[in-house]
Amino acid sequence: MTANKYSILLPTYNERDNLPIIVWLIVKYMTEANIDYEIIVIDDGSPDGTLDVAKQLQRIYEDRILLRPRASKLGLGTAYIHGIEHANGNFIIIMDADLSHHPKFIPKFIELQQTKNLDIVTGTRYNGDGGVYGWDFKRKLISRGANFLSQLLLRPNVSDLTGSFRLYKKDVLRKLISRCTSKGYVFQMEMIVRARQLNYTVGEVPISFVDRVYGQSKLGGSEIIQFAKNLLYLFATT
Ligand SMILES: Nc1nc2c(ncn2[C@@H]2O[C@H](COP(=O)(O)OP(=O)(O)OP(=O)(O)O)[C@@H](O)[C@H]2O)c(=O)[nH]1
Ligand SMILES: *[C@@H]1O[C@H](CO)[C@@H](O)[C@H](O)[C@H]1NC(C)=O
Ligand SMILES: *[C@@H]1O[C@H](CO)[C@@H](O)[C@H](O)[C@H]1NC(C)=O
Ligand SMILES: [Mg+2]
Repeated sequence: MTANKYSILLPTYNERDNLPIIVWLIVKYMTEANIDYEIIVIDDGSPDGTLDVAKQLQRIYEDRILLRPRASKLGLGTAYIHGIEHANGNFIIIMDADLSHHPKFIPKFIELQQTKNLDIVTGTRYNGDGGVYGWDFKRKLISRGANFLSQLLLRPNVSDLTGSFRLYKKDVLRKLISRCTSKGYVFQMEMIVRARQLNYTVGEVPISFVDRVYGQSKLGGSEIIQFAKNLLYLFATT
């Protein structure tokens, strides 16, 4: 395609069953589209042995996979920062490793970025053919509600604020992360809000989001309260 290189960050915590599949799919779609890439696995000391699985995958895919593990669960935000520090690409792709984000969309992100020279391309569940599969009513309601409330308060002109499947120019991502203060689900949202403030250009690609099949979901009441608090904080400070 071009001389660009894409670093795909895969933060993992207990993704032993998902990692081989997601890596296989990434390799398949990137190879088919003839895109230069690397996969950076940032495992935070998963007790289920995700890192051992990653090491086996490295034996198969060799230098397409970099392992940048950390000793303990230090959170998603710092996992991204850690990954970027080791990224050789000029573009960064961030996605979940639990198969909620399908690698088939990556070439679409890249194509949109290139046609408009965008700073950021974000997957959206709430526009065009986008959608969510496998969530129960409660979780859909929470996600929709969170997005609606955030749209109302922040008016970011991006349809999916809390999604985490995105492509960034590396220097843009670095700058954004250095300006973001929040953690958890609000982090993704703050990134887009700050991007708007800095006049970065953002494009959207509709994605289908599929709930995790393997492994346990961690969304609970405390996350929701945390989200609401942080949203209000962001509203008050931007
Ligand atoms: N390195 C690292 N990865 C993490 C951490 N927490 C979550 N992850 C990974 O980040 C991605 C997103 O986390 P998820 O647990 O899927 O979050 P979610 O999609 O909001 O919630 P569920 O899928 O419903 O559990 C997955 O690939 C996780 O394995 C962490 O503390 N450190
Ligand atoms: C909002 O997005 C639309 C479509 O992407 C764009 O045409 C418009 O200029 C944007 N408005 C602002 C205020 O950024
Ligand atoms: C972003 O664009 C607006 C309107 O054109 C301008 O007023 C503002 O100074 C710009 N902000 C930055 C950080 O460049
Ligand atoms: Mg998930």
